[in-house]
Amino acid sequence: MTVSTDRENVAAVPAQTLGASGELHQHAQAGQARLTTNQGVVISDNQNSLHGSRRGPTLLEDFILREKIMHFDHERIPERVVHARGSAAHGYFELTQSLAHYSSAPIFSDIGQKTPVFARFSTVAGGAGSADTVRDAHGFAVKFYTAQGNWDLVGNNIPVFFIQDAIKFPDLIHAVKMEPDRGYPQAGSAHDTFYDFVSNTPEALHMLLWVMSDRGLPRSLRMMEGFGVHSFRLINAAGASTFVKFHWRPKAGLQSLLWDEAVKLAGVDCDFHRRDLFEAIARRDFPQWDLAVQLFNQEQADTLPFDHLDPTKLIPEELIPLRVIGHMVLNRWPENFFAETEQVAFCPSHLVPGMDFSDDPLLQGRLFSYLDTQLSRLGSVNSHQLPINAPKCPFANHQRDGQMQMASQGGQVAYEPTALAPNTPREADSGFHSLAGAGTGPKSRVRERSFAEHYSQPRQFYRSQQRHERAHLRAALIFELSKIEHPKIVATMLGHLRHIDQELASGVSTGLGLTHLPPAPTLAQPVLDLPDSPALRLIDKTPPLLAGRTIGLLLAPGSNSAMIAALMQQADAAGACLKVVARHTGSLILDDGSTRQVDGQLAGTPSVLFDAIALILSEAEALAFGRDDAALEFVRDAWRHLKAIGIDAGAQTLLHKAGIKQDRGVMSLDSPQHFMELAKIRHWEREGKTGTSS
Ligand code: HDE
Repeated sequence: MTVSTDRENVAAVPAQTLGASGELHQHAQAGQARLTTNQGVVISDNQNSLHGSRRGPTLLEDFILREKIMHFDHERIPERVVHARGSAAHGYFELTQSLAHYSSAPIFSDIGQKTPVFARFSTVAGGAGSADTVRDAHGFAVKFYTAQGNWDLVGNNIPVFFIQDAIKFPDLIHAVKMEPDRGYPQAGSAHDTFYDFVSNTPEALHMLLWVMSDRGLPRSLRMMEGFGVHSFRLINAAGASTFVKFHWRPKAGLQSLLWDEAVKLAGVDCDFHRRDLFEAIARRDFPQWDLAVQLFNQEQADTLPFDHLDPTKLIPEELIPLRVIGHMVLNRWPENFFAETEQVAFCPSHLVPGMDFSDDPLLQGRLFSYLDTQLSRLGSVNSHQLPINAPKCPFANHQRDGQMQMASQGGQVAYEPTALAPNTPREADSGFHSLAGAGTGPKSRVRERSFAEHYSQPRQFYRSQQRHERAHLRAALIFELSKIEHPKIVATMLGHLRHIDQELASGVSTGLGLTHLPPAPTLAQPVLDLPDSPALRLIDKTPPLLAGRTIGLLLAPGSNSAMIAALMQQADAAGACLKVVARHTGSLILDDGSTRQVDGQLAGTPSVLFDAIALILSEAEALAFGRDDAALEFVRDAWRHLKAIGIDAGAQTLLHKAGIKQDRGVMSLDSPQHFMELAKIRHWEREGKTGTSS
């Protein structure tokens, strides 16, 4: 598959003339768009400002210059205080299984109905210009433009959160963001203030383990799971409530990067995830997820060994299974990144009739925060009128005016009740009804005792991982804690890890070179040995799929065209994308005289960008590549990152020069089909021999 974008269709350049000083002017011809000011005045010269004399000062009178510069000066709006770095796409959600029994909302009962959506994926800690592949939790926010109003499911790729109560959020974020005196680290949690906070906030340990696991390093935004995190409620036509947790499951399969890949990718292509999403949509390989729900009632909730209103806990699938109810397809890249991805304003309080909130104290705080932050980010109470935020169903009320009011709302009456204007908007029974809650007790700032246990689910998470995943998690914690300057923070962290798992604590402590483990903190409640939950793993859940993955094909002049064609055919059949890498940009002449376009120049296109590599080279070219560091690293990194390497007879020489030994994942391209099979998986048997984990 190849990617084609509008950039290839560059239209004919308008007529050009040279100005008095040799500057180029492009003039609109009949039928071509003319440049104007914001007042619609056509501009005759966009290359020179108005000067008092030929070499004299610029005149204040130049309204064209002033308008242009003034607008430019204000182009940036405050980035999101968290989740600043994000990429988004349009698409639709289609319901395949009705929940009419549980909810009166048509989005949960109209099977086959396609509801437009806009989904934005993000990292949390870094600024808008930070690298995509840093270790972090990832936002997974979806706006459903339903016919009953907008529903925003504003979740993450991790099913639990760091804190139990909204009042702790500013502390958490201040701790993880750049330290205020030194202004670093950017987009990284490996620093004192974050671990100072976490080590004094044991409720954060569960999510910490998820972020330190491979979930913190998604291979692609298309290969992440998503979670609504909190319990919500579905309300049926009779007014009965059922708790619901939402899960997104990627159809491309869950997959992560290795740490060494992520580190290198941040340097080679800091837009790796954004580019991947854009290119997948451009080649019509549309990212898709199943939407699944966990449904449960209060009686079931009462049997769980933890409180489902505590957002630091998840409900294992083994206890309450997932029901797939529909799928989301993302099939359109935004036309303008700023207008859509930057200005989209998600808000967890955007629900539709047939749903309601739970009393999760973190969720309750979020219901306030998002509209408030948008006021400072987008600058107006009318940001809901921006096209990306406006519902696609009619909306009408008596809110008026405010900065950047887009509508000219006519009529005498801007209130109700009124007898003057019978056709102005009024409340309707079919509207949103909040579930009648149980009465409230005395006011308190007390945290419920059912929220007091913090180690059982982290233990369950760690012990449920398979061998390689546990090793990655330990390696991540060793990396992070090795950056901490204050030994007492490390000691407190290790004490917590002892409560989670002895192997984890001693593995991390040994990795840090410590001779003994510090004492574990006093427990508020005993730690439970919950049964392993295989659903919490990642590697086992990565399906053997090439669809949506990319194979890097290293070629040189004279490479075997028949073998390339066979490989391309197999890749196409598997839904994989093939990119040609060569010593130079441009094109190559192959052994049969045909030409082949090059997608990437070798030094700028290392193998970290691919899921598998194939080398089709004459022996002479392979020998020449054997003297080229970029080629040697191309092969060595692919091997180190456990990727399949396909070779023809000539390429053997390069492999030999790179010091790579033949194993199950290194194979001849004589059978491209066999290569494709083995390219679907990472070759974990190499791990440990490669230095990629502890
Ligand atoms: Fe957010 N969060 N958050 N958050 N959050 C924001 O809203 C906040 C929380 C999440 O792509 C902000 O418009 C508080 C949990 C996502 O635009 C802000 C609390 C979860 C996004 C905010 C939380 C999230 C945000 C920043 C604790 C997972 C990006 C800009 C009470 C379930 C949405 C903005 C996008 C964004 C506040 C906790 C997910 C400041 C106060 C838990 C995916 O309002």
